[in-house]
Amino acid sequence: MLVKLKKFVKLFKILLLFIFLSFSFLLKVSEPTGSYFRGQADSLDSQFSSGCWLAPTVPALISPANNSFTNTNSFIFDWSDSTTSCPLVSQINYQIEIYSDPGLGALVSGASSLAESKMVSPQTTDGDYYWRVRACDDFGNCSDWSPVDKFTIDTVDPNSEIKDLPSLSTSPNFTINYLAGDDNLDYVNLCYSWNLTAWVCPPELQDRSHSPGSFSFNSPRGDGNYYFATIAHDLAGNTEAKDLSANPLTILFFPSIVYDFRTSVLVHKPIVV
Ligand SMILES: [Ca+2]
Ligand SMILES: [Ca+2]
Repeated sequence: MLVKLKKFVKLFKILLLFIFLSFSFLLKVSEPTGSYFRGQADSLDSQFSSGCWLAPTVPALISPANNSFTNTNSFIFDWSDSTTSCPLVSQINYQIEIYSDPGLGALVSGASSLAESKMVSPQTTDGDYYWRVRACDDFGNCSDWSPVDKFTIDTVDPNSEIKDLPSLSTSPNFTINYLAGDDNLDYVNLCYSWNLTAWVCPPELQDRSHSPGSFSFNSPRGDGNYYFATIAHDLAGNTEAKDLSANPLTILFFPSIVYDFRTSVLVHKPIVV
């Protein structure tokens, strides 16, 4: 009987010690790193489980950059890797949302449980888009959403045309007007060929006043036949396709003054080279 009593007391002490250890393990522990974790012990079957309640860091959006333009609908969304201060986390996943309005009311596309901090873009149409990302750990703790970035898909080439170009000018300085069309027009370049020599599109003849716009041309090669064309560029990097050599828009005669012996007067005459 005494032996049984001693065994019972011994078992009771072990049970008390186990309960004490279990209770201590349930307490929240603060690590020097600032991380928090918890554990739970089941004293009946000795099964232990543990987890984290501190969310991963908020991802930083990388690409496409905020307010950027792209001329393809096939690109990579990229954001920074999130980190966690909880050593028990084995996997951080990411969730992405893409909207067509700044108020985030019209969800265009989204994905979750992304193991990598990047994603191939969905095949969306041209337009303005707004996107954000958040990170979640395998305990279900999610970070706040990242700040929202905007990007624009524009796959359409811009267009432009010269308007009302005079056929003849007796002054080396004149104005060339143009019209251009595009949702995201950047600039229009005036290109010219002098007497059908190689076409040039000088940077000083780039205009951002948009449609309608104009160029001030000063006949840099002197007298001759000038051929003109405009090439439009948009903010997404699209360039107006125009075969300059095959499509001269207008021949502008900039005449020299010669003396006509038959009539004894000064007359204007185009230079022929
Ligand atoms: Ca990344
Ligand atoms: Ca465009």
